[in-house]
Amino acid sequence: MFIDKVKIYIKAGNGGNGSASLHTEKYVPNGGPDGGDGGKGGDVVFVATTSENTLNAFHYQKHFRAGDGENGGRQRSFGKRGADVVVKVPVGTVVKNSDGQIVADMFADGQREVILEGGKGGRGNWHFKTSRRQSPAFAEHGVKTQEYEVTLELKTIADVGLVGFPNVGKSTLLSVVSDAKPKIANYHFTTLSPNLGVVTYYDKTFVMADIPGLIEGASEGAGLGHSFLRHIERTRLLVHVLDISGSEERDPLDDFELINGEIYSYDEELKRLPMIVVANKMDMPQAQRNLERFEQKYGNRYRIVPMTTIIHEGVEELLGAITETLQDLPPLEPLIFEPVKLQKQQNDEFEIEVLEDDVFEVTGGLVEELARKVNLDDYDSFGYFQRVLRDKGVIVALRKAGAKDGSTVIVGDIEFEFVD
Ligand SMILES: Nc1nc2c(ncn2[C@@H]2O[C@H](COP(=O)(O)OP(=O)(O)OP(=O)(O)O)[C@@H](O)[C@H]2O)c(=O)[nH]1
Ligand SMILES: [Mg+2]
Repeated sequence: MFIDKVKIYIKAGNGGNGSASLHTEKYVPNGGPDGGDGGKGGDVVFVATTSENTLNAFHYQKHFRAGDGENGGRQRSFGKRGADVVVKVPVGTVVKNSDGQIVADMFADGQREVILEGGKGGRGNWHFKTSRRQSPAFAEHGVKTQEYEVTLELKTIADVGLVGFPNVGKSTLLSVVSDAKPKIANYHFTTLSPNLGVVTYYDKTFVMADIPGLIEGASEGAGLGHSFLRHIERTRLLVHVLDISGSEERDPLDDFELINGEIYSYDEELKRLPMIVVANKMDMPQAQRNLERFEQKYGNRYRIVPMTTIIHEGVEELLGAITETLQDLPPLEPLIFEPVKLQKQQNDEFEIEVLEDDVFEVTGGLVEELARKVNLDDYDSFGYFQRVLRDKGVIVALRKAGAKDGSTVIVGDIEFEFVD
């Protein structure tokens, strides 16, 4: 199993409610409001790590919820903050919202991104004390957070990507030049998920990725499918490995065209990547003859390195060619994107909709904000509510929309008669 694209569900913690406690003490009547604030909900934090290179863990766990903030208490005691939830993802994971927009690119080892922020805690009633309202019996509710669906897409990050038909020796090459120990066997599709290896060549190091073998139609999903082509999007250089001996009865010149065709029909942009050709299995019959044919046709366009990988022949020349090419290439960069916030910001916006004759509904962020105030049937509280409506321009807007004395106004769960 290799998962490199997965949907998960994340939720930040709810804010704790503010307390509406009124201070009581022996011999002290009407001690005044002393309700503490609710705690902030925990955040959803993503952290990129190199210790994972698949998204397989998300097959088993798809829900991540941060802790809720605790409610405020008496004597101005503040509610405890909710615990964050930390989601570890492999380096190279791109986080997208349900519209496919990029929320974050987890590009560098150790990178931390707060993907969802915990709900604000509600304020305790002592915040609402005014000279005319000595004992507010209401407090704010904490902000309730929503669950979001996000898609994680792993786009392996490596300097060099190995591409080619199955069984041509890509994994063998990776095992010979790097510290990686991929599975090697004499059949197709031995490699089922990308392997990464770190290559050290004199004072240079770079990362090489071995991608499962491609076949005709790969860009449309044939073989192990085009999903693997995603893993070469974020390389700086491609090394195209050929079985130059044609030991499986295919002509290596056809192989070369075919695989390139699949790569570029997956994404034309990939043409920007330089390509070095490894003519592998030089120890086999027909190899020399095919190499000459290949060089004749492509020699002036590609750097071609003949190799017998199993006996480490040609390694020095290949690593020289790779480091030389990489030297002149820009370093890998994170994706360039306009980050989209998953959460809508709390706002003061509102809209007025005329539902039917003389019935007006106010909707929008302001209403959600107001809905957090409890006890709206409480006299004090209703006064506060009306004042906010006036201060934020809702009353004027209602009047403009045609509301007059006696019209019905709906704000969230509340319905009242408009008084001009
Ligand atoms: N004769 C010869 N055989 C080689 C050479 N390099 C690799 N092989 C053999 O080719 C077979 C396939 O090698 P792998 O490295 O598993 O090939 P791969 O391209 O990773 O294959 P997939 O993972 O299936 O795409 C193995 O039996 C290797 O021993 C070589 O230079 N000469
Ligand atoms: Mg392999």
